[in-house]
Amino acid sequence: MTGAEYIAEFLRRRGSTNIFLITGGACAFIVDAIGRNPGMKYTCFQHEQAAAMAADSLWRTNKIVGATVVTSGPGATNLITGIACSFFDSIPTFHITGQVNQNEELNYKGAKVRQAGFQETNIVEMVKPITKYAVKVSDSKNLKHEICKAYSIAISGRMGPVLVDIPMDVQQADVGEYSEAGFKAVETSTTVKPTNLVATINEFFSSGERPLVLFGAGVGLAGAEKETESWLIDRKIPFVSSWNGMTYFNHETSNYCGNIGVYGNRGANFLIQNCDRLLVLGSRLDNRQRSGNASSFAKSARVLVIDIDDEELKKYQNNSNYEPGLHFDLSKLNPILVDITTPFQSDSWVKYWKETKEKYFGKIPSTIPEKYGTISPLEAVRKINSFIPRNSIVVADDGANLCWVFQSFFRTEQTIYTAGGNSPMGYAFPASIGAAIYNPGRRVFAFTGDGSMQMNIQDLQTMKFNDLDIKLIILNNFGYGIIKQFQDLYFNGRHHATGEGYSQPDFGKLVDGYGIEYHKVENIKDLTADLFSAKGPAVIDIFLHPDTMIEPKLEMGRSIEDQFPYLSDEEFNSAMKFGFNARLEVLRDKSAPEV
Ligand SMILES: Cc1ncc(C[n+]2csc(CCOP(=O)(O)OP(=O)(O)O)c2C)c(N)n1
Ligand SMILES: [Mg+2]
Repeated sequence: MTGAEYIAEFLRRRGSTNIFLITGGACAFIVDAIGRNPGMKYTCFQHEQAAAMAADSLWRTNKIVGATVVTSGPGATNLITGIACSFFDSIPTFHITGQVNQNEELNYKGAKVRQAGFQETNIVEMVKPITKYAVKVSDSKNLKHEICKAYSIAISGRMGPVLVDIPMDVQQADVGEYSEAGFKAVETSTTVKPTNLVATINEFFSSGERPLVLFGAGVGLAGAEKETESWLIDRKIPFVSSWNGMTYFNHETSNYCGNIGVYGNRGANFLIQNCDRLLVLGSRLDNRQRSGNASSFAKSARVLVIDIDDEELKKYQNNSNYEPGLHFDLSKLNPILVDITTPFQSDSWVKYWKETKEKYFGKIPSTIPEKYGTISPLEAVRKINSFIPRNSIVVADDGANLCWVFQSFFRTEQTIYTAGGNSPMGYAFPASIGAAIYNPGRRVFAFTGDGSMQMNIQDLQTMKFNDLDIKLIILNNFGYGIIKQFQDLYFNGRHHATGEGYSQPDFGKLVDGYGIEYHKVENIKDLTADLFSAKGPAVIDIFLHPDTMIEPKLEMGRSIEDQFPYLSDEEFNSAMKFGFNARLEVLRDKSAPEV
């Protein structure tokens, strides 16, 4: 078989049977081999960025490694934003780039020129910082080994994207019979043994009385989500989650108290700031969780972090309230959960976390829409949440619209996700295309903003041509809402490049041009179940007031319990019953004379 045929067959055997691609001269042999392989299909995207984001979706929805095939030069560089999404969120993806024939390439004649072959680009060096492995296969004898190796790396340990760059001559070369020598999951070597883990956790909780668990995406990526959820329910331990963790358990669970962070739930943030023992399972505690003022996070607690990546654990070395982190692979957690002693909880803590949940969980402040009588995006998301099946797939984008979805969506069995770490405008729609292609039996709902909608708008054609069952919902505030809110705070309300200078087309006419159904919703009563009941592609454009804000939201410098809109001192102080009261500190700072 040829190198190109080998790639097609290898991916078929891994279950990556629909390849997301845009063809070109340098990858045409691979595309042709995919087309000829009876077990394979392909989907033509309109932009490689969209193909990479769609591929990123597949592990999140199906635990399948999404694969792209693109051409050299611009095809390859267009993948970069999508690859970064997978890298930061530890999602395995497999990217194949065609490369120019080696007899035309850069160093062939020994000259250090910028480019020799047409569309020649050194994609491998470009993507090294955002892939787990990137390699160019220069010798066809190494092709099988490199494909197997790259794939193994993608799905092992802390997972992530890989890229294999394949010159046209290698694609055409005879590589012999099909074989998978070298394909095996690479054993992750983590330093903490299961018995030590149990002992450390037991010791950690033994001296506290206000325990809390943070459920991170790492639990789900390790496949430990079901047992962890059951363990938390059985042991009645209150828990909160990161945004990427939210898709892995049922939010009806009585001891789930909300998602945390800068745009997180107020009550969940209060729990973080009032607990005395915080166990962090598979979350890297980035700034959207801990805030820019990271040292104020969980200030009244000892914090114990478990992570598969020991580099992540080094981040906490200088925080005195953190225990030495545990370098452990959570895929080994299930059998040892039973050995962890149920942490003691004082009566006052149990009363506190139940009351805090009651007060703030699922409560949706939306002051601007109330003031103007316009649609509250939180209410719109809640309504849509109630219309759609429990096994739906829900993808959120970036900016304010992302915050609104994650603040108000109540997950039972749905898969809900976003590109949490990279958060590019325009992620949700192509990601939903990937999800819809691999899940014909599930309904797919993508939320986006008017600005983000314009970043991958070209792939309306992919949705239409493939007749995908996607409802693309625009939370349309006629501008870059999240940045406007930032400008209101820091630039005296000057809306440069967000309201001023920003423009949008008539989405109705545009969507119509693609032959796709379009609904405009200007009043919440017109947001009805029938808009979502019929299968097939549609765009639902929900008009919001341009000043609609993200609420609650943390302002810079504050710690996560003190979000805008600000609570009265009375409510705030009573919510900070056990914790260090940072608001008093901020006030003290402000009243201090300037130096
Ligand atoms: C590719 C990319 N460019 C720029 C940004 C910075 N950015 C974050 S949110 C945002 C505005 C998004 O506008 P819209 O989709 O309308 O979202 P809204 O905040 O209004 O809901 C911008 C420019 C980004 N995240 N990604
Ligand atoms: Mg907007």
